[in-house]
Amino acid sequence: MENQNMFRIEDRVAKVALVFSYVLLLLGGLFGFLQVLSRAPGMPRLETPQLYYEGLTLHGVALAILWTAFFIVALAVFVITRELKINMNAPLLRGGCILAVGGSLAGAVAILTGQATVLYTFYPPLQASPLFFIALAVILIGTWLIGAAVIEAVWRWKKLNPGKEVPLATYGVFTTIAMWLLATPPLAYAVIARSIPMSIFNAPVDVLEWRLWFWYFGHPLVYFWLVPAVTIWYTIFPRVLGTEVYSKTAAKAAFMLYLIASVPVGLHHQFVDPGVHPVYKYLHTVLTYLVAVPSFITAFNVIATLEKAGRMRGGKGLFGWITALPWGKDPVFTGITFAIILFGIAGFSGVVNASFNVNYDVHNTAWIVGHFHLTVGGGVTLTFIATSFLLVPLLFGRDYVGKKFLIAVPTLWFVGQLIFGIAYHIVGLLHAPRRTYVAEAGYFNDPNLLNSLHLVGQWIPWLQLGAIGGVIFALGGALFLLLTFATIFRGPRIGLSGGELQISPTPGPATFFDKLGLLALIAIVIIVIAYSLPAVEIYSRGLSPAPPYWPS
Ligand code: HAS
Ligand code: CU
Repeated sequence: MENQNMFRIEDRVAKVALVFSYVLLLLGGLFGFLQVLSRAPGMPRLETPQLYYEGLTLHGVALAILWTAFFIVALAVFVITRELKINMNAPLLRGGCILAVGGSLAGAVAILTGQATVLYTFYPPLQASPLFFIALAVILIGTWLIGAAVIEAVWRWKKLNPGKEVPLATYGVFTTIAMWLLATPPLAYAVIARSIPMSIFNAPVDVLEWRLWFWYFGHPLVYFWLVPAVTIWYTIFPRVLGTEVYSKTAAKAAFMLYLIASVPVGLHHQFVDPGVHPVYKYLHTVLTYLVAVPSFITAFNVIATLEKAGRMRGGKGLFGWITALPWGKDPVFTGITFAIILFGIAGFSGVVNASFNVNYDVHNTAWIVGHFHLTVGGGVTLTFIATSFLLVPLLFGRDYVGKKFLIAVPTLWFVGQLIFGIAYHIVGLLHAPRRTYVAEAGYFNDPNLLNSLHLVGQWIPWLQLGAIGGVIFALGGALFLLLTFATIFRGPRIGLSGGELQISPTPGPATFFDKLGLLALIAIVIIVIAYSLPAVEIYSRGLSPAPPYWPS
């Protein structure tokens, strides 16, 4: 109980962020369900073309940008307070939360009223109403306040505990927030200095300049989602299995690499963009391979941890440890393991994307949609869902409702994502486009055209299979949200946990990895090298602003 009183404000912020994240998951998930069916020929057409693009925008913004971010805020606040046992700066936290929630609601209104059909990447020349871009700026400022509260708390703790190692979970949270703070300033510049004037005065905007700064942000954004999931794989996951991560040092090395290498790679989203020198694109390809290294380290570390846990349970021989794990019994273990497997598959399609020349074959196809559903929708979201089974009771003091159904949630999510992910990767190789209402396209409704475009006909079964996968994991999501909202509002009270939260391995003395300021500095130096070159190229050539285009 005493912890609850000590962290009253922090817990309230974490609870608001968590509930809001679930509302966003519901909203974004609903449109996902509608569009996966609608865009598959021969499946129920549940959306008009206009609603498809509005819904796709909401789907991306609500899920990719906001569901993840709000869940991460809740996790960060909970981990920092419990692990470091210190309070966080209340005005920063509260102010940040109000701005982020308020901005998100305003942005959602803009999208739902058709004033911002610009997809989750919102780059020009697509025009939206000022409400949308101002909402984005407000959200960014809110996240900076929350980020400042996290950094300040970790810094204060380090001062109070000289010579002590930062605990692993806090280290992961710090890496996440530091990446966000490094990644967002140029985006804020592009939104405030370019998009807001564009939306108010119809001012022309240079598309390439904007895209450069969007992808400067857009890549670390994906690691901002991944690193908290990896933090859970290194801390909560081994605890669920009654052990600790196999190698704490390798875990910290992975976080360090994520921190220093996740920003200077954004050009791998712009391989097909004209006006950026190929040498810079090659540089970003090489750095992208560097940022895949911590994920390989993670693969090794997580599997070694699983082997340790399996052998502790009496598993023998080369594979006996696998069958000794609590398969099908523990929803947290099952969910996180499934998440890791989905991420493993998507990691390999990521390495394909990163290869400068191979990328031309998959860019802007459904392959990319398969890739990012298995990463952020599979690896990250399923980890967050499984962690909710522990976090919700701890924060709300209520026992989960319908415990015997919980195992169905990760199972449906895994099977559905697997089917969807494989189908979309394959249909992408057949060059089905992403972000297109294909079922309404002329070629599907004209048999002569369909016959002459031989690849297009082959899309149909894969799009239909993708729709089946989408419906299966939508069911898993619906069950999760039903049980979770029932728990939050009606679950049997179990009292709040007053005990310590021991999720990280026992910290030892400080090491090189604890020089957080130095690591942030190294990250900044690499970013400057990787981005000054294309920036100088673009600015020295001179900008060529183009008029915005209002999608309708
Ligand atoms: Fe990515 C596009 C490259 C990781 C998310 N990515 C996207 C987009 C999103 C996204 C949202 O280079 C679309 C953006 C848009 O709207 O246009 N990505 C990579 C690479 C990696 C990678 C090299 N992506 C992620 C993660 C994401 C994410 C993580 C979210 C959380 N991605 C790209 C590129 C593009 C791209 C290009 C642009 C493409 C284009 O043309 O537009 C890597 O860092 C991945 C490394 C991971 C591994 C896996 C290690 C395995 C583990 C599991 C162990 C378990 C095992 C058991 C072994 C190397 C940790 C499983 C067993 C199996 C069955 C395998
Ligand atoms: Cu990327």
